[in-house]
Amino acid sequence: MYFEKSKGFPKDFLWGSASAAYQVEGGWDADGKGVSNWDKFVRIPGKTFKATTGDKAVDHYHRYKEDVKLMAEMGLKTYRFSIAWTRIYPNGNGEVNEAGLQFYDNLINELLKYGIEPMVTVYHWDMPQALEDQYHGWESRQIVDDYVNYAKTLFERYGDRVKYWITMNEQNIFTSFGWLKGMHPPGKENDMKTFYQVNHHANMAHAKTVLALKEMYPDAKVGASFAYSPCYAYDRKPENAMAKADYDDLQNYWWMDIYAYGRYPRSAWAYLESQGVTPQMEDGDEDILKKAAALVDFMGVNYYQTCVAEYNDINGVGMTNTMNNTGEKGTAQVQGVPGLYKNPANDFLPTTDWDWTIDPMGIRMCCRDITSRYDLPVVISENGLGAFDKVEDGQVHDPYRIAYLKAHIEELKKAIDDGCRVLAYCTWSYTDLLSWLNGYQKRYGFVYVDREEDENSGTLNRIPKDSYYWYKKVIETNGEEL
Ligand code: BGP
Repeated sequence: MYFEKSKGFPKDFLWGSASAAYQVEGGWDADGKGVSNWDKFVRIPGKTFKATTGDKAVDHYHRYKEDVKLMAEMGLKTYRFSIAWTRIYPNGNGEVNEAGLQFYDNLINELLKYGIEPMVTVYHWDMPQALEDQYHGWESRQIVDDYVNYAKTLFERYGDRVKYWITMNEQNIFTSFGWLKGMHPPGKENDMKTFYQVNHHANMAHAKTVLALKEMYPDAKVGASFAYSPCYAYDRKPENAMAKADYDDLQNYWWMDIYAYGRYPRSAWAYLESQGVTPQMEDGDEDILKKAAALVDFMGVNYYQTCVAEYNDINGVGMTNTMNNTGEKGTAQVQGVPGLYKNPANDFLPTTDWDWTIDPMGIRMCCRDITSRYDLPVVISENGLGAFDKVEDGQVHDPYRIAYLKAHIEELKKAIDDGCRVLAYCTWSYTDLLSWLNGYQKRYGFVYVDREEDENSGTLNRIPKDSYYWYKKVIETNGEEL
């Protein structure tokens, strides 16, 4: 579509930036915090780049005041962050840890002091290890009650000040990496049956959390954040168009339909039946999923890249570790599901050093698809560029990041002109932080943090990059000056 004059961003648009507890906080055993599955997983040799951990991360736990002050100087409207379940319930359930609750009280109050809207993610992958030990975490239905209990504790404590809640971050990623690719805890591979069961538990946890929140705070705004990669058919060959349809049903709508409609897509369900991997549901589950879906206020979208779907022979490539986690361009391999689709590179588009496709128009596609399929507002909860940054004379020049963000914001503006309701845009990330599998060398922040892979390296000092000053201007002009 073409519009001669852009409507521009709405007046109350939330220009934001994001982080996650494990990736920024550090203080991994401070003030009564329990051990998370990630605290344990990173200690298994070979699991993370150069054995990096979030033990210290970028020490946000002790430096949050300095970080928030920089946010305020930048004019940030919203800050999306997650809460570490293990700070609140060190054992996942049972006794609550007041010191943990206090930390997030302080952080929220500090944000509000400067007029920054807190956007809170209940769960960004760091599950209490105690629940893994008690009942294998997400594999057991028991987790649903513990999750809702934890979430309710947050709503009780912070609900008077926090309006925007994200129930869960990228369920599609933590479950596929945890049970299909062996790259996240609990490190299982190709376990389709458990993968779908785990997802059903996570869906129930999400749905019951939405219901609990709306009962306590009917005016709160809630949604889940989904890692959405819109997909192009490889070419006009019908079998590749069908591969795209399969990909969409199994990789995108499988989750988004639950959040927005409270049901699984029929053709994906039929495929699961053919493989004998449908999840076990209990009486009443469908009803709960539907009731929660009716109350969801937005679709959270973490957008990084689009992909391509091509028919994949029954003896074709599978899903296990094919990623580039070193930053050596060109080392990622094609992955897929035999008999359905594979995802070759798109040679029309450039890539990052970690082989992630750069496709600004994809962010508009996300908004368009969500608008026409679900008619829901969109919160862009993550979007950004992982790159090698260098300090030169005390400054960090990152024109590549500015170019990346500018191009994506331009496309987002077009999505709004197209009629999509977009409430917020959060870049990933605010400060540099730990990339789960890629160490500290893959940097995303507006604010550089002086540290490398080695736990004892660097001063942890903060240096605003060129992109920090650029985004300040974007916010000041409400996206008019890019
Ligand atoms: C998303 C996660 C974030 C963040 C980001 C960048 O999937 O929600 O936590 O890590 O991706 O990914 P990476 O660190 O792998 O480059």
